[in-house]
Amino acid sequence: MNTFIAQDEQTIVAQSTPSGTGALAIIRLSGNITIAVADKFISFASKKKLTDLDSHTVHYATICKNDTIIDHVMVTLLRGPKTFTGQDTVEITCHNNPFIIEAIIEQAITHGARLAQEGEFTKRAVLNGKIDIVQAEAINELIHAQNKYMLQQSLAQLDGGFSRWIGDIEKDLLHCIALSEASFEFIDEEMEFDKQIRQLLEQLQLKIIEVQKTFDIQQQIREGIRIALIGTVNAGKSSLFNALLNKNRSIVTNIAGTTRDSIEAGVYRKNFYVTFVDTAGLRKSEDTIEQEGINRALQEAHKADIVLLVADGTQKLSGQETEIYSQLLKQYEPKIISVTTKSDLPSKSLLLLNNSIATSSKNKTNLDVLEQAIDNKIAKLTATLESPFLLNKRQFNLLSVLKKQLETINENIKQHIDYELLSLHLKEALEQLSELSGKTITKDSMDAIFKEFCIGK
Ligand SMILES: Nc1nc2c(ncn2[C@@H]2O[C@H](COP(=O)(O)OP(=O)(O)OP(=O)(O)O)[C@@H](O)[C@H]2O)c(=O)[nH]1
Ligand SMILES: [Mg+2]
Repeated sequence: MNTFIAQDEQTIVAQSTPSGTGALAIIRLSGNITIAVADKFISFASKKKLTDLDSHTVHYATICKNDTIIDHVMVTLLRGPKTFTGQDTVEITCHNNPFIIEAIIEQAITHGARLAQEGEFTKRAVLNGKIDIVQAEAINELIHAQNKYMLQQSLAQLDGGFSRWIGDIEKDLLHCIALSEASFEFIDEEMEFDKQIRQLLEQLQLKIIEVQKTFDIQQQIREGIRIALIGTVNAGKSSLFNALLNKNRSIVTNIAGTTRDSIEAGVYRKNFYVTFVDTAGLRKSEDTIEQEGINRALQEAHKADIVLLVADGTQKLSGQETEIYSQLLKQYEPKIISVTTKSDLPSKSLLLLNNSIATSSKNKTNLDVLEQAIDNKIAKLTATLESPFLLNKRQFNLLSVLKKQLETINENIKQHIDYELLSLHLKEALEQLSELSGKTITKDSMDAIFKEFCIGK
């Protein structure tokens, strides 16, 4: 049935809820002849057809295969254009069993639908002008948000905040073009707007820099915050890791070199998803497996947003250990919190780590102080996140090109303005902006964006 219908109007079907346990699942169908397709495999006790029913209504129905009931379901009928995709849409709420879901999707396909591709529902919403590309990207961010900050940002974006920002930049560019063309037109009448043009262009550049500023840190905490416990063997890293998580996740023994691999565990902390990483103790080792563990520990130190530099408070550091800690301090100072362990035992002074928090995993001493220090570090990381928008790589790259174009323009007009050339360059910048908002997005860029989505969205 789909054969002679344009790709973006064909009836598509997919499960829109995640696979896994739960009472109910939703299967969504969308396309120009969706209602006719659905009428072929959904039956109502009243013998009515969806075609006869009002839009935006919910109905009890059964779905059968060769007279055998697959499931009793609720069917939501939504006629376009007042739907997410803008097209006729039928949503089937069925019992959440993978065999039922598969059988219903199979019925839909038998009667003329095809399986949806990644993000195809959202792509249609964009093609039908229900949302713009920036809002579509925000939907994807929303689904995958790992913390409340990302959630708020993506909700704001969904609301069109970033699209409006792009709109404002567009207006400013158009204003510049108008001023430039007017200056060119009336060049003999000395109606010059040079000062205004220069000012506007400079402001534009600043606006872009402002939005781009927090991109790196946003990227960094997109996946949650990583906190690695790093230190020499037997320092008490695994004990501290377990104490912070409040469970016996890592093996603890008095044998030096107990932890051989990096071990991760995640917790929610103050609206953020935090991953603690226990690592192998650092020392010179001939053992190949241990050496690999140590390499991983060093990689973790590099990757982490926060490093807990852990040292045994009851031992004087050896020359080799002093070297290891100095090296780590030198390399990662800003993200380090230094911690000494075993404060329940008599301590030895540690000159290197003089600002360290003395903890005891055994007696749970000062763990609250350490947690506070962690929260302060997280707060510092997120304080820099004040940009109103959450940029993805595509948006960041396009903005970078735009910024570069404006830089070149500003450079060119420093001494003298060639209005014809200026208008031309401004129009190029405008094109770049259209790619960002999706107004003139290429098919390849569009496909790349929706590849990131899950099926059913
Ligand atoms: N008294 C006391 N002993 C502790 C404390 N924390 C750790 N220990 C002991 O120190 C030894 C080493 O602890 P681990 O937590 O395995 O140390 P680690 O740094 O993970 O060691 P590796 O994995 O070998 O690098 C064990 O015998 C622990 O019981 C503490 O707070 N107090
Ligand atoms: Mg360990």
